[in-house]
Amino acid sequence: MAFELPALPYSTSALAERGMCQETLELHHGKHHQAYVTALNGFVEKNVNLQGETLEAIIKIAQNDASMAGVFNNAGQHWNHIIFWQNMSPTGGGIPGNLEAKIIADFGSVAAFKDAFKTAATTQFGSGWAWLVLGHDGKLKCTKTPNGSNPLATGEGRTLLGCDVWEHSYYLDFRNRRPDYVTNWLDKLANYEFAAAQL
Ligand code: MN3
Repeated sequence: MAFELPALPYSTSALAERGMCQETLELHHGKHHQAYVTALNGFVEKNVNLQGETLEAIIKIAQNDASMAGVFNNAGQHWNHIIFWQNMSPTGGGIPGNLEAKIIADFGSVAAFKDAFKTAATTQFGSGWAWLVLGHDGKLKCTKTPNGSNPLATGEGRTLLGCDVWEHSYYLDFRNRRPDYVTNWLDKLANYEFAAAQL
């Protein structure tokens, strides 16, 4: 059973008024994410050890094997983007009470959480991701990973939110201004309802 590109949970124009234009979503979902899925299926076709395995299992199998870097990168990016589309909403930006209380308990304030997330996102040199995870100590934390990696691979905890900071995520809307993209993402796009449901 081949992996498939999931449908977006909103139209490609649904986020335009909130800072992510239709062309960005068409290219990012229809071309970039599709390319990861196609490449992953190509690797699975040629490797019987991967056939019948879940996406999560493939990431674990490939993550510490240099000869499987291509598998890891494409499987990781498929996993990351599945979350990313769910991590945005045309009504994003509002933080539900239970998540807000947890954020205040662990970061001190919502502003401090956003600062920590922005720091992770803007200090990831080159391509990668910023994350809000629930760590194994029961506390929320902001982390970053390069390229196609993610908290599943690093074992840092449960993923609540992931923000793509590859340039293809923001170049049409924000050009080179990654900090502005991340600020807008946290304030207007992030689906905190989804994040709260992972708690
Ligand atoms: Mn991407």
